[in-house]
Amino acid sequence: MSKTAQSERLHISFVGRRNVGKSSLMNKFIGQDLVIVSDMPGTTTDPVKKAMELLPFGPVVLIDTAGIDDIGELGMKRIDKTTKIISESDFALLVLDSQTKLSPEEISLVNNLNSLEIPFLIVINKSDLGINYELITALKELKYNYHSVSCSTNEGIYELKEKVSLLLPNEEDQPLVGDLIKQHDIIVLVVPIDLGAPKGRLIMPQVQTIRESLDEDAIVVVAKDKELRAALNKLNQSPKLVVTDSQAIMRVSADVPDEIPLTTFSILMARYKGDLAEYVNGIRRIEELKNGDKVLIAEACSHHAQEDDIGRVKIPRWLRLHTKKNLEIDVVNGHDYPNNLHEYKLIVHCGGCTLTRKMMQTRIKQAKYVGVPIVNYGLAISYMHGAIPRALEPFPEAIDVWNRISPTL
Ligand SMILES: Nc1nc2c(ncn2[C@@H]2O[C@H](COP(=O)(O)OP(=O)(O)OP(=O)(O)O)[C@@H](O)[C@H]2O)c(=O)[nH]1
Ligand code: SF4
Ligand SMILES: [Mg+2]
Repeated sequence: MSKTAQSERLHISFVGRRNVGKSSLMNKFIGQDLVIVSDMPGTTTDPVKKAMELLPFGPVVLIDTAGIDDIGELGMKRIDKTTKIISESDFALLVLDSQTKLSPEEISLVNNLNSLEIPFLIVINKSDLGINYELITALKELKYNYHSVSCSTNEGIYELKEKVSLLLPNEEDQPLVGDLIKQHDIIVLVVPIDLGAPKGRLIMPQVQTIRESLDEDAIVVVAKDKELRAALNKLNQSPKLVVTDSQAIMRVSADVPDEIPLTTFSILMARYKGDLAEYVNGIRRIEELKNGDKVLIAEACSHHAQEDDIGRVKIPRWLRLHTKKNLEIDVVNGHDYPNNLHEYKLIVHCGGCTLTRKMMQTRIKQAKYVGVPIVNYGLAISYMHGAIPRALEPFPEAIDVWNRISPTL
């Protein structure tokens, strides 16, 4: 059975005050009692995730959260966690208790969802107990759509699942490479197998590029950097595109004739998950760094660090060599983005292959919000190795930004 990666599934969060029935409702969606339910407010303390097929929509991840009205010091920490989950969701179910009035926390949650542009549906749970008249009036006054259910009698549950399925954002599939090639085109992928390469497999951007190229009926040639020249010589026509790992960009660009378009997996990922134009703009900051400036290197997963690790060793070394400045470089990894972003002069982010597009977009928005330029690994590497603008040439929108900033570099 083929499995959809979590990062490719839409994330739906169940949010609301404590004890309103968030966990009960999530269990109803899954069709089994996975999450603990009890009448003690504050039962759910940490987010619980479950991947499922929500028909007719398709693969999603459901996330149960702690109540937004939690109390005490620990409660505040849980609220922070819930807020983060909400900001990264593609869709939220705001669960209300049919017995109570609309609370200030719920109103501010609605405002947050609106300002984060996260589509949501209000669900009134416990309809079996009757619905508070003031709650309905308030929702109607605010012109909020709602759907009522009972997790005790199952009333409205089936209809709710159908409704959510229809309301989920049907994001136009952002192509990784599919728009750059067509049937029978040859695409050459350069995949160095060095110490940093995972054992026995290819990494996600490489696999996805192969799959999308095959979906377009293109012909995929995969070679290591050392075999690239031989591979190109054996082809009886020029490839439509060569895509390389960023770290091999210098060697590869010397081997690929100028008339053949060349880019990197990182640039494809920047366009697919991130914001290529924003990252190109972020390059400018590399040249503005001064002695003592703080740079954040952010990795979205906590993979096992290699001896000559790209994030911990190579990029810091290249940044110091390129800028000739004494930089203070912090490296963070995992799904937590630090709260002190504003202290940094530049964020260099990994490709974010384990993040959803929404999560990566949220990170970019957070950087923009505090006014810190952001660039991804691949672009920073390609720039510091002199491979920009060549690697950007297949993307007119990125070249436009480059043409604007390059006179100042
Ligand atoms: N009568 C009735 N009780 C319900 C319904 N849904 C949930 N409950 C009860 O409400 C209580 C709280 O349910 P939970 O699902 O644990 O609520 P929660 O929002 O996850 O609560 P926290 O994890 O504490 O934030 C439990 O005792 C449930 O049995 C419903 O539709 N009707
Ligand atoms: S999430 Fe980031 S650090 Fe982890 S494998 Fe993907 S690109 Fe590398
Ligand atoms: Mg719960």
